[in-house]
Amino acid sequence: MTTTSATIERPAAPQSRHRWAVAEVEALFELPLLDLVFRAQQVHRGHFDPQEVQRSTLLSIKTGGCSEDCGYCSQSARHDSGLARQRLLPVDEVLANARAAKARGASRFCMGAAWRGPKDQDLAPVLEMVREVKALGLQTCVTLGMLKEGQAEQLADAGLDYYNHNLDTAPDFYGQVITTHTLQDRLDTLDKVRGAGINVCSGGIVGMGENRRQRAALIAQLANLPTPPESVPINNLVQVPGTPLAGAGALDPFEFVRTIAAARITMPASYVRLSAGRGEMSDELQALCFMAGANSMFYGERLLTTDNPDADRDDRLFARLGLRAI
Ligand code: SAM
Ligand code: DTB
Ligand code: SF4
Repeated sequence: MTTTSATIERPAAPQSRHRWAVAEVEALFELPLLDLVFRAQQVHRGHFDPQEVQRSTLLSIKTGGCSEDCGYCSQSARHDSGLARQRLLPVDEVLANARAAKARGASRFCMGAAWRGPKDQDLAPVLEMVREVKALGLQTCVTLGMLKEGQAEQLADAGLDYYNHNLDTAPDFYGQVITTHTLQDRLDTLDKVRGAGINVCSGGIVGMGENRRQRAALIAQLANLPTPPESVPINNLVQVPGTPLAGAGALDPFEFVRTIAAARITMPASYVRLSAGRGEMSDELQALCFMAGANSMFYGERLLTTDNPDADRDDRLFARLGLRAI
């Protein structure tokens, strides 16, 4: 097209990102497993060094007694999981754990609290934790539930690197798992986190009785966020006795691999984290997850309230696979 002198030259419109239809993500899930993993590995190699895996260590800084009714969670006051409650830990104890995590080889320290959301008086000690953990030379992450106006900015001012807040499952399955808050509440908090300039960590859980289309819908939802999360934890349900989801039929492990691959293909530049559930996975299954594009994991014997593989076992796995921790 020619331009006349009367035509005003406009800057090129920003390139619009592909919006993933649920059916399109479901079609990825339908591929033969090896084709899907091959595609995911190609995307992975276009964006990352395939030998590098990021390692985050978790600490529960406030445990149990949560007002929410998330059907998978050991920490809800509404479920009888027998978990001992623990008030907010003192900063010193958190720092001792962070130092140990750093010495063990984690690059990020994630602090989780069993809150619907923090009260303003709860936030002040957490801000101190963030400042001090960061001063140790670790990246910082917190997961505190829903944020109120202004709280994300306070966390950003304290130097917080990541906020974890999962979309957890498909929009049409959410109400079957959680009734005390809505998916829209979660999206509103993610908006606040983004708005404050904090990196977003958001993913979900599979193995809760959702179907394949719903797993695809979770992935599409994450990939279609205005900016995809920098970090995408994919959790396999850890069944905790006493929670409503204890006894859910176990997911075919290859379906978990497919979920990782779909996350990798739809969010090529994000770190996809092989998250809860590793304790029940063989080394071979974990290797297949890395092949499918997972490049992050939780490292250290404990998740929040349940077990994770020993760091020694993970170190041996990294050595056997030729992986490097970053
Ligand atoms: N209360 C905050 C919240 O809900 O955002 C932070 C802590 S909550 C335990 C963080 C995430 O852990 C949940 O969103 C969920 O994805 C994951 N999670 C909790 N219990 C789990 C379980 N039994 N198996 C797998 N993932 C789980
Ligand atoms: C995430 O997606 N998984 C982590 C972290 N973010 C906070 C928590 C997993 C919890 C597993 C069950 C437990 O240990 O209580
Ligand atoms: Fe509370 Fe978070 Fe557990 Fe839900 S997932 S019950 S909000 S601690």
